[in-house]
Amino acid sequence: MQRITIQSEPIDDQKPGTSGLRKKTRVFMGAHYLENFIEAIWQGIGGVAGKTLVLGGDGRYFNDRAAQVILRMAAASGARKIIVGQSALLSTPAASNLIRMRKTDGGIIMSASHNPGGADEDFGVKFNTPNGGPAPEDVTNRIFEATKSISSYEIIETQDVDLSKPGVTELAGMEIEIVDPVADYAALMRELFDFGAIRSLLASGFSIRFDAMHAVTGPYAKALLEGDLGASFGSVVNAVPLPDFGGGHPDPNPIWAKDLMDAMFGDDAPDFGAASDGDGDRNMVVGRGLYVTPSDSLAVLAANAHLAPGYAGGLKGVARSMPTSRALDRVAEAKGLDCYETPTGWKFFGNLLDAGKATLCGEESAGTGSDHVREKDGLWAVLLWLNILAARKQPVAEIMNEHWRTYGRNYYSRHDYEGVDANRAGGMMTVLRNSLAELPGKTFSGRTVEAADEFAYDDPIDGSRSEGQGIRIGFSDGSRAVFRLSGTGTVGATLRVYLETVETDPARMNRDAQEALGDVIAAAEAIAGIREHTGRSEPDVRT
Ligand code: VG1
Ligand code: CO
Repeated sequence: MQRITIQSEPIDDQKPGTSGLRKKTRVFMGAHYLENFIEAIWQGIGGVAGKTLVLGGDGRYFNDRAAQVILRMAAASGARKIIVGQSALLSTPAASNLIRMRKTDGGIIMSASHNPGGADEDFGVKFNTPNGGPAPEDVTNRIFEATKSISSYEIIETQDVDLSKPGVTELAGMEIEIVDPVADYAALMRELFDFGAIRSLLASGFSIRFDAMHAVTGPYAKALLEGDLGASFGSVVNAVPLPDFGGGHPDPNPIWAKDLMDAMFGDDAPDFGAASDGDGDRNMVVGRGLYVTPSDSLAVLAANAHLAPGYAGGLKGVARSMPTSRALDRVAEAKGLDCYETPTGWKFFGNLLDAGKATLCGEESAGTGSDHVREKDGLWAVLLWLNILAARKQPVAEIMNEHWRTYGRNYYSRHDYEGVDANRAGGMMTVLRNSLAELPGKTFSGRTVEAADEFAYDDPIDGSRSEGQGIRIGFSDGSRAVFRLSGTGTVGATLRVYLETVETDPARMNRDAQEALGDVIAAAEAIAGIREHTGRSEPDVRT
């Protein structure tokens, strides 16, 4: 066993995006690519010497190899200890929990989340800070700056560490503790929710289907839903994590979780359906014959969270990302709660959660979570839903209809244009940005623009400012269109167009969302010229 210094040079495309660095797996496997980024993390956090970190990933292709490299680099640079999930697996929320519970100096999560996995698909690496949350922009900026001046890195030359069983071992003087990835997370869930009530609900014949999409949540869902809560065997489907997620996109939405949608809309549909993504931080909720949009789900959870023991004392406040629908704001207003609007990405919720300003947070992209960890948490959202269903003893559809009658309904949809030429997408955003000043007062498809701006966020806790966070067009009737470019893709640009309109007429609560949004969709096209700029006549995905 030998500590060696490897000469390297800067690689110029290692800028972390919305959620860490994501690239094609083969790029990550290329010479020095992973190593340089890990070295940059060490530099960005002021060195890893003497520190304790958590390490785990979603099990995708290259997860096991990358874990060995990171362990050898951490040992070579003098880390004190690494707490690693068995077989290098940890869901993102479980990693966040471990970082917090063990009071570590942070952690490294190996995942490209909802992006597909495999040798020809995507891989990713993300650093989380000691509060358990994704590194905020000042840290990711420091990491990026470090990538620009790497000249060498240290690594131990040795055999692989056996991560197949829990236990303690060591590598060149660094302690390695291999933990069961599920145990601590499951214990936290038992504290937050009324497992007795959920168990009774399931025992009464209430049927569920949880689609783990061959990703990391499988073992967690099996243990909690079928184990603790007694859901019938087979309620959790696609439960074994596979390096290529069975060839699918582990992205829980009606397109990629079509099997679940078919089951929930078919004969003999279960009472409740849910899915999670590659790294277990997203959730999708479906009732029998009814898809619950993530924005609506967030609002329903905010309105009902007090029914779960962990939130019985009420919420300190709520927060949503800017493009997320304002269904949450309606609940907050009715309940007298502060409601914060942050840029896209979970890292922006961290300060609010740490400061006790918000208890519940969410994003339209199927992310919901609370102050129990500092990441969004797919299975947590599913358990909170089940707890609410157990307490209210009503079907999902009835809960949704009551919710809309009480608070109004924000019809919502996101249109994604994927793999667009990056110059064309950027060009569209530039033209749109330059037209913002002239838009107010103009009418498009019957909707009059009231306000048009580019979102910037001033963090109320640390005062940091984040600019260029999406263009928002507000119409006088409360409708809205938001445009932004994705920061998680690995090929070309993905344009996201977020569309929302408010309905308060009780007779119009059960319309098709695309139809209800027809005018807003047309107005968005007229304002931005999506077709002309991108050459696309239809979005690739509507969620
Ligand atoms: C997307 C979502 C964003 C989410 C991010 C990470 O980012 O829109 O809401 O926080 O993915 O989620 P973007 O920049 O592509 O729009 V995950 O489950 O990948 O950690
Ligand atoms: Co994810």
